[in-house]
Amino acid sequence: MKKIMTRIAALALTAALMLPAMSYASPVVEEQDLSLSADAAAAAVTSTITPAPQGYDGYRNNIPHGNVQQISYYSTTVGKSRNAMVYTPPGYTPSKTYNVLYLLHGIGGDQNEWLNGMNPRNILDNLYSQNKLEPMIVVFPNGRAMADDRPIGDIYAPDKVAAFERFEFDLINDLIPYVDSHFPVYKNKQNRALAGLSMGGGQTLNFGLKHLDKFSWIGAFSSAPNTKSASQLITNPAQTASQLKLLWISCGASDGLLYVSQNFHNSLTSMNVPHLWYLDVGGHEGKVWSSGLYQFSQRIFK
Ligand code: FER
Repeated sequence: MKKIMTRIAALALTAALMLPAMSYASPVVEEQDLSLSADAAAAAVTSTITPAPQGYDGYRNNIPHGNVQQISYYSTTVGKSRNAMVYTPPGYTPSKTYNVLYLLHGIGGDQNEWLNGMNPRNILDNLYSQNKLEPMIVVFPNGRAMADDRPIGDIYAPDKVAAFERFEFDLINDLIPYVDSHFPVYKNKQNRALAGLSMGGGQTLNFGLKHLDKFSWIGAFSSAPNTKSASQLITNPAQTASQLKLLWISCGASDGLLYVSQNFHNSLTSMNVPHLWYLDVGGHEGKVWSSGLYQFSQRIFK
């Protein structure tokens, strides 16, 4: 069954790559891996992940819209106040209680990268208007935990790369406590998700799988080489599997960093850790990350 689906997927990919002008609307290669155990694998259904429809990330006039605000929180990790952006959904009111998605940027980005480049406001507003999302606020941090956290100069410099690693402690010890105490949010792992693109995808896997007491929903889009190996991050696969509600791994089929996601997916499969694997159409680029958010956001907090 799986082999057949993989064959079909490969054909779909070939077709999609041969028709670049149409590729966005073409069938997207996908594979759903639910191989928790031999029994579960036997019962697993390989279902289709439907690609995002045309216009899914475009602005619609006739629907309610969410809002974006900047927050400033004190980081004990960095020793100064740091900024993050927060999206609150249409109809947001402090009299309700919300889930929280932390959404991380890439190596050249900051807290505005998603908002400026990937249309998350439109994607989420449109999904809310179709009743496809559980109510959530989305926090866009700056994942470069250092005094000057701007993406200036050599963005690959060792001190900047180290700051992406240090952000684990800012997120866990500083930002999450700030959000939990300043917004009307649920403070449980079942109500907290972590996702990110590229460098942020690596952070998501590195931090999320280490802190399964904090996050039940994990989404890694086009993860960068900062991603630790699955065997480093997962020492007890059955325990990891039991603590996760969703582990999502996606990447563009023509991304030069595809090997990172592909290796991670392969390891998860051999460790029998259930996850969704989505091989999208595209390279290391915004449309894959918008698509990742569209798919991931609809599957969390449910
Ligand atoms: C690398 C290649 C790419 C790397 C990071 C990236 C730390 C990140 C890319 C991105 O965030 O878009 O070797 O090493």
